[in-house]
Amino acid sequence: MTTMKLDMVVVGAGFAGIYQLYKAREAGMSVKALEMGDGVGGTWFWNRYPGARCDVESLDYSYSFSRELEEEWEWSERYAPQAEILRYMNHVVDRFGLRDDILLNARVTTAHYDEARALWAVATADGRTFEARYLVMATGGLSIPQKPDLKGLDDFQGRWYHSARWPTEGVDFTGQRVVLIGTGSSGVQMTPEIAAQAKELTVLQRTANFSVPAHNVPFTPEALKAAKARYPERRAMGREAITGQFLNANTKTAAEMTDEERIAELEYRWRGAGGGFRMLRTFADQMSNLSTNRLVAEFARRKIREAVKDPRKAEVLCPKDDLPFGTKRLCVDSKYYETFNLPHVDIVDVSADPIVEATPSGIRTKSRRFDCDAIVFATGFDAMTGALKSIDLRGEGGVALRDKWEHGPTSYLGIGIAGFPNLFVIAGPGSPSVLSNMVHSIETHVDWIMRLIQTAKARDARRIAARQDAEDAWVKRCADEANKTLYPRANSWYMGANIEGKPRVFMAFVSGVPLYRRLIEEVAANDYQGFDIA
Ligand code: N01
Repeated sequence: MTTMKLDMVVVGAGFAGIYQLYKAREAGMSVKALEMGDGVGGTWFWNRYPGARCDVESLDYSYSFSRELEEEWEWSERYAPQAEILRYMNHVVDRFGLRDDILLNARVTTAHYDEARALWAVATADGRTFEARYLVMATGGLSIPQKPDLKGLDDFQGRWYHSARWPTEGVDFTGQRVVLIGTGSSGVQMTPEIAAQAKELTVLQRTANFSVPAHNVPFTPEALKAAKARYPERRAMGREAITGQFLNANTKTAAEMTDEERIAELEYRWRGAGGGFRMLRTFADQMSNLSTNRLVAEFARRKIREAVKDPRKAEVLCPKDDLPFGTKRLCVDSKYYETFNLPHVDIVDVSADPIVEATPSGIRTKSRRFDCDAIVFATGFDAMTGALKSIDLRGEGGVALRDKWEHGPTSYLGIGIAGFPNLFVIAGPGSPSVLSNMVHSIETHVDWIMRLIQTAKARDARRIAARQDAEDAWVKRCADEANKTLYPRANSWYMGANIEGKPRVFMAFVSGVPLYRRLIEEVAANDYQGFDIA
């Protein structure tokens, strides 16, 4: 098979890969996006579990690069369901004529940097090979599912599923006894949907996390029209918001408010005004001041106790005091807690009574058995580094990224990696990424990377390399920023804590999209300080 020679290889065809492909094509580059799935969409291709929807509002969780696209696409609900987002992404691919440059079923297995020629040599699992000056990793933060290595699962007589590898044809749980493991966003979204079908649903919970109501509603044609008329303003406000999505943040600390004002603010955010992540912006200091955070946590626990009638179930569902509100990624739900009022739905605390094995008839914890017809794993991902480390990526001197990142991910600006010239990561570790509206962060990164590449081109340079000292300083900056907050206190996937043996490092840039953008713009204005361009 002959090697395809290109200007750029993009790995992945989710939101990041599609936009990178679009921009590279616009710049006249020869480019292919290599996608391991047999369709485009990335996370929205794989996560088809019942109830899957985006918890960032659809008007924000969508591309902003084309005003026409914004105008013509009609979102049906405030929070779009998975199938609609997937349709949108396919629409974008066709509308901008990108499909021919996306190769499906192309799982990248190796990518080696050829120092002499300043090129990347890339190979896929099925033996296709490519050579490109630039390699852009649009591999997503949550693309490698993690499932507990459960002894006995092969002998289980029923069927089992993982939220992130859901059968395309769907699953009918009617009349079944289902055990669901995991109470992160996926488990929380699935619970009401499975409960509506199943004869019995038992949710096994290791750690109670906070979930807030989405208040999802369908758009009326009038509401959508009005929102679109103000789209540029909405986008501009999003850009200036800490998460890249306008959430009407309160600028006052809890100490600056009276008790009545605090309660009013909490209620306002919980009850309406869009719901969801607005709860993370109730007080200016809630992610840095433990006593302020406790006000929010205690309020949320009170809401759980109000929603769940059975006090035993309510107590199991209440997050413990050692988990500050929002330090594990907040879940956003539609009737999650209320679902536990149904007599056939139960929640079981497996923190002190851990799951031991699967048996032919179900799941066994240390002290109990749960017979079932189906097991559903909503057990998450090897987040942020999993996809990058799954590829045999080798930079200068043959150094493997897996080795370089043995003690946690390092990067310069979350974009370049020292020792890996001409390689760029989109919305990866070291950038606001998973703490932000991903589509916004993706567009920011792709636009910035393309300007850097154009600068190199104008200078006839063939190598863009992040410097080690710049990377070291950035890694320290990210850690310092994180340590000013409560985030590192939680055993979250942000910290790598959900994977046994994974280094505990807070992996995102925590201080928000506007500051981050300012910093990367300063770097660009300073002749891409920290990058060698030659
Ligand atoms: O995964 P998670 P997820 N025994 O890692 C439990 C995004 N997302 O797929 O907390 C028992 O959050 C684990 O327990 P613990 C979003 O960014 C977005 O739900 O580790 N339990 C936890 O309860 C989200 O944060 C949307 O103690 C085990 C759960 O499984 C991210 O994806 C929707 C276990 C895993 O929760 C991941 O969410 C869905 C074991 N051996 C997801 N192993 C949107 O709406 C794990 N658990 C955009």
